[in-house]
Amino acid sequence: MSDYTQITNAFINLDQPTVYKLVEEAIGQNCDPREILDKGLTPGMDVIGEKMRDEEMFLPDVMMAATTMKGCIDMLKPHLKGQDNISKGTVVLGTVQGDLHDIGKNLVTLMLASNGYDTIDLGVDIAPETFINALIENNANVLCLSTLLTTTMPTMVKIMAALEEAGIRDKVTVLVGGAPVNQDFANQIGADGYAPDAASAAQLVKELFETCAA
Ligand code: B1M
Repeated sequence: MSDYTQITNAFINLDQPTVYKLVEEAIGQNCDPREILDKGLTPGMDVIGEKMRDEEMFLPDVMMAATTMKGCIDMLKPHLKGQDNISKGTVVLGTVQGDLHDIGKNLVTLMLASNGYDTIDLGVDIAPETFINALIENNANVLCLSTLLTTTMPTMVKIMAALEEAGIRDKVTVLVGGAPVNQDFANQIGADGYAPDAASAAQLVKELFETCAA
């Protein structure tokens, strides 16, 4: 399948059965699962976001879209998985306190797991101390923080401070992501990196572990 617009259109129309059917067909045709996500589903979600901003769509619609997206990710999951089952390191992830968005963060988790990393996904609305405890308990040295809301960006600053307070800042590499954050923000708060999407997050983590091992 080279044209994913049917999936995008059905997604925007909140036509869940058609989206599932088309995704199933695309999988059956051996389409690249990342293309199904990046060219079919994500552009649809972007339009939903615009409609939400312009008050043409409301929370129940957006929740419906989110459910469809999650259903599709579940369908794509087995096809995104890599062959490599040997753990290459442990990464703690979560969406910061005050933020309930988890679709992008789940994709980052999936992409890291597919690339052979152990992932401790704490979920959404995670307090700074929960991140700290998880890092210590799992002896993890990479932390991936996600937020989709501008109002919760300051929580990332609090997490950086909590890492310092716990005395583990120099042992943990912190990567940030999510629509409102960027490289400048990562620099400002003293994070070690920013990834615009799940694939780049996995690539960044890979480079980090390779640098540490060298
Ligand atoms: Co919300 N929401 N939402 N929402 N929602 C946005 C984010 C918004 C931009 C919509 C809009 O107004 N245009 C807006 C935020 C405005 C702002 O602050 N700048 C917004 C708002 C305002 C809200 C509420 C406040 C609405 C309300 O209640 N009035 C509310 C907040 C609730 C809360 O969190 N406390 C709310 C609620 C919801 C739903 C629950 C209905 C639902 C979330 C369901 C869920 O996640 N389980 C939802 C949705 C679905 C969206 C949009 C439409 C889509 C988000 C999404 O899943 N995108 C979104 C608009 C948009 O983004 N276009 C919107 C698909 C996903 C694959 O992309 O999450 O960006 P994304 O992840 C990407 C990258 O960002 C990156 O990789 C991923 C893919 O490769 N990435 C990382 C993400 N995390 C990373 C971490 C990393 C690296 C990369 O670590 C290193």
